[in-house]
Amino acid sequence: MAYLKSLLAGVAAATLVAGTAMAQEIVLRSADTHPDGYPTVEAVEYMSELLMERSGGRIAIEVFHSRQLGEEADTIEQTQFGVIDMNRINMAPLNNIIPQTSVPALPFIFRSIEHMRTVMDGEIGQEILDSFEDHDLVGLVYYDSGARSFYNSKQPITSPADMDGLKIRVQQSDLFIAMINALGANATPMPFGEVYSGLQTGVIDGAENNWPSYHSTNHYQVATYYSLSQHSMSPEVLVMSKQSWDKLSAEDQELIRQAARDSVGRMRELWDARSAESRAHVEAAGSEINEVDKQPFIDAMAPVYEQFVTDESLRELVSRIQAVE
Ligand code: BDP
Repeated sequence: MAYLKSLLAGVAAATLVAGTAMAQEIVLRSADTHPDGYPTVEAVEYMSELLMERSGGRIAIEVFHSRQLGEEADTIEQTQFGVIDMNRINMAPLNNIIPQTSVPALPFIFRSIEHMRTVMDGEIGQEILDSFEDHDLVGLVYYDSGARSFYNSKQPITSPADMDGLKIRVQQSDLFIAMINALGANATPMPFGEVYSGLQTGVIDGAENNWPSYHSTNHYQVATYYSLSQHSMSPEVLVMSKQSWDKLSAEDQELIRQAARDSVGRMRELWDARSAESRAHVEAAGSEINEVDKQPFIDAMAPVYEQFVTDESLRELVSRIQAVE
């Protein structure tokens, strides 16, 4: 009898599993370098909830956070090959692949977070997303990334002269390398996951990022000077593999696009709250924060515009962005 009971229980469990597997026809594997609970991770998990609801449980997203699928640059390649279905990345590691993505990452191109949101939410943002398709990616939506500022273990940075000779980690983007070298520092491209030990061992003196990343990575513990240069607002972007995308019906593609759009508001709420929390946390922990006069940084970094805005269509993008009120 006990045997029969456990046999029946076994059958019931198996049905349940089969039932779930059958109901969820599509489980999209999505990568993120950030840890569980980070606003980008939460936003994609929220998007999955929306998709489950709206597809009657057929479509879900499984978020592999904390770099489980690799460092960002490697996951981008895997997404292009269709090994990873979805990816939440920063625009910077796309700069060398898709020229249009360099434009919103240019130094001081946005006057404020509001300016950045208006541009990226509008037709310019959409045009840039559309340019991804030629590179085996489908651009879904942007997520905020605040503004990136310098932090280092040596001294407060108040003018470009303070950066002279500092080894500053950057993302794997030629634009970022040029931006940092233009200030007289030595740009060191390095995967995100190696920055903490790089700072600890002195392989690098500093890096640049927004409040939530400076906090969540514990970089603030080993690089205590945070200088509010706010030199780039390179946004985050959610992409799909074109290969995975093309396997979906037009209806399911639309469900995914809509759920992605509907996750942006949630992301922004989480982002604004997290940015304030992170700033308060690092300040309480002893980070030394200083304002900078931006003009000397704007002037020193200006030559990268000529270097990276190399054709008429990119020049037009720049002036259209600048003209947005
Ligand atoms: C963070 C971005 C993340 C990048 C990281 C970096 O959210 O996608 O990988 O910066 O600097 O702000 O590599």
